[in-house]
Amino acid sequence: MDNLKEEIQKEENSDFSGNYIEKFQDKNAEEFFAGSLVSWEKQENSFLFHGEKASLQITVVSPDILKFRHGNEGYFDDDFSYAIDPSFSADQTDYKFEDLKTTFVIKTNVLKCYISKTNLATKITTLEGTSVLEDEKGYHWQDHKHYGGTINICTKVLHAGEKFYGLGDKTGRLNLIGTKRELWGTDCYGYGNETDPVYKNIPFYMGQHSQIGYGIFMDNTFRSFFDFGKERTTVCSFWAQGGEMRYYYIHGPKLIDVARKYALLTGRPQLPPKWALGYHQSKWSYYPESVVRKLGEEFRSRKIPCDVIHLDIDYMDGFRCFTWDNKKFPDPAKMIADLKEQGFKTVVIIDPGIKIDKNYDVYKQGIAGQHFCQRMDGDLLKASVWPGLCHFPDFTKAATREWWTTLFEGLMNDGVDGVWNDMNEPATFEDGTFPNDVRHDFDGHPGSHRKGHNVYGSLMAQATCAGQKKYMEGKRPFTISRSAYAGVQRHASVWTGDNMATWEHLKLANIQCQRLAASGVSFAGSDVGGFIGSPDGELYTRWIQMAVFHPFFRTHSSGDHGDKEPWKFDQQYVNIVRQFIEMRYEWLPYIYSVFYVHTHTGTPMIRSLHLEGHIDPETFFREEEFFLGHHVMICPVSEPGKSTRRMYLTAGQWYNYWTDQLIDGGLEITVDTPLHQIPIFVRQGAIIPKQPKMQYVDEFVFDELTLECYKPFELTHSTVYEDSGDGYDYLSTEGHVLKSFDSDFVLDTWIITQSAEGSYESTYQSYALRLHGLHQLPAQLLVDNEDHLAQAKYENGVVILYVKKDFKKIEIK
Ligand code: NBV
Repeated sequence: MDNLKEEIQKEENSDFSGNYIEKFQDKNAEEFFAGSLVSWEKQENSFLFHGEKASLQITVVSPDILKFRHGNEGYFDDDFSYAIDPSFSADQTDYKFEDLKTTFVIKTNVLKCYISKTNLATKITTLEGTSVLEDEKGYHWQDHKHYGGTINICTKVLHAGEKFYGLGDKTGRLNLIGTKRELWGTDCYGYGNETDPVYKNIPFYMGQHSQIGYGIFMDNTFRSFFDFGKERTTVCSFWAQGGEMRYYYIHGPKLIDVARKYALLTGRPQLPPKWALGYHQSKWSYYPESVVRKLGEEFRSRKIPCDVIHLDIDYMDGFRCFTWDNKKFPDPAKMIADLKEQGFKTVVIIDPGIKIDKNYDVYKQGIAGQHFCQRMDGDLLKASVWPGLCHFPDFTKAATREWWTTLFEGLMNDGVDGVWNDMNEPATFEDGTFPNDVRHDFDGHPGSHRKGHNVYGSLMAQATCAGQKKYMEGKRPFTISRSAYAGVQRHASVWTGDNMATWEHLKLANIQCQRLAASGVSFAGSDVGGFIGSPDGELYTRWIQMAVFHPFFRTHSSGDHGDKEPWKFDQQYVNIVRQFIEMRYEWLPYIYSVFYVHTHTGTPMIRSLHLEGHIDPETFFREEEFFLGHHVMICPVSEPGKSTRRMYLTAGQWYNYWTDQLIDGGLEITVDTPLHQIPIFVRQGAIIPKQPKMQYVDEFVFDELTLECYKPFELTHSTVYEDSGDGYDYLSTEGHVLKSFDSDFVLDTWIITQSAEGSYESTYQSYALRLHGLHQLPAQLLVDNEDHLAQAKYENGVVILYVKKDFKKIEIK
């Protein structure tokens, strides 16, 4: 493990502030193993196996999730986690335990786990005996001579043809095979395809071989590494430079189920306010007030829809968080209220650095409340960021998070609607991040920055979200975070940081958003058009076209590289950009429904082809095509000057959204991609809800919801979720409605049935059904057994019919 040795040396050769120094070289660190079984015991749903040098605890969390903890010298850490959703409840079922001659076996109704008595090595198989995950060297460790503690390592057998996915916002190929990745949140301005580590730390990956998918979530916040056959092609390994080796095995067998179960384990978001799914416009920075007002007016006068305006760091007084620069923004509350009148929400940025300034109230409170991070000897950490020298809250301390929530009172009273957390890797100007010796409370499990670093950003976002909620009078908070640890999705959406205005970055943004979605974080987006640099009209247009189908949709740019408002491009681009942003609004009922399904089941909102395609080898290396929900497949155009593109359609039959042509999937196709179109395919049988285009969410109440109904071949299920779009009434039966549509083709008749759960009254009166796949008016059209043929019309290849919103059954012959 030469790479590992290098890492360990690098770490051991650093001084306490993390700086690399040469003098502590130890090239031949000894490796320790558990040894053979000495004794074992059962504790509720756990089994504890004591080896000669280490113990292994295996807990049956659910039939498809096993938790492994390794305790060196028999010692376990406190079983404390920031990642696991406190409300996670597993479905327990019976399992069997057998004590055989050389092994133990834990058998649930989906898997078997073997534990060797010789060396406590483990192997997980299906019930039929296919080996899914087995130890190579297995668990072992090295003493961390410099810092104390141990470096804990797991090595697993890498199976022939195995593919790997996940790991949050990593760049590079979607399939991680042959790469080694590091988790140590880093401010990586202008990162590229090869950059690693990047901003987020999500120690969760999925593997698939032998048509079986599984996941590993290593719940450890120390600097960690994952090697997918880079060092040795037959070994997959993961290790952390401290803390306990604790990981969860999650069984699929479908990859999409692994992703879903991981999201259940680490939590799902609550529904965001619906406006957060609209289009966002940002720049570093829009100021003064007149510029912000003008921006709003431009959107409205040019009839380009937009819901949210973001204010970057220059709205603050000398970059002091929770203040306004009163010269630039003399009356923020009035400005925000006026923007609201025009249908705009305001999101402001908040960084972690608090300026050292005796006249600054937040600083004074932080000092008085002992909220700032301390160095090893008790001095407060000082580091420079935008305001100059700063102290930094210790977000790993409950009292500090609570204090942080109180700071939002002013901004929320001013009418701010959402908060954007930046620089929370944490990033500093001098050393890039905090020195390693900085102390963190870690909620009563104190440690150094080595332990707190990777979770700092998530905890800041958690406190920020709670702060908004406190002062929002029952409205839904909206938080964005740049850094993250596993589980961040419970508190925040994310974006992919400081990318660049290049075609390569358009592709990268797509890969990162797909990867994040598979790693529990569906609500993700990129800086459309690239943060750094100036896209030309074509690149900007193609990026917008893709981002319409990414859950978080925001144009952002570093102001010094020119402006990126949609109208800054030539008119031909402006028109197409407008059409596509309008499309986002037309598609909102579908996108909101997909979001609801995600919050309810954990299933990722966007899905790479391997998640949906599962065992089709063609999907294993595809990385541009993706699904939004189960019914829609998108493929961005990621190269200039392309009026056609090749793409893969997964199995099944698909309607080309633009032409209504029905196409067989399971093959690669060429699709026309004139500048005003990207490939969009709708699954045969799907029903896609759409609303009229609007300038902002809920601009007006509309009379009909359009249901785009695509003729089925077999029973196809679609859902439409509705609620008031904000607040928490949706948690009650009266506050939401989940409409289910079954569309089927039986004995020459297309039958659509509707049922509903929840009693929220839709604001519209009827549906405009648009029936695709019929080539003329049908012979018969019954709505709840009554003939409606006379009311139907056939236009441009689509049969259109208006029906009452509570119909039960439609029959088309
Ligand atoms: O606050 C300024 C920027 C922000 O616009 C960007 O989105 C962040 O990723 N911020 C980084 C700090 C400065 C970056 C050079």
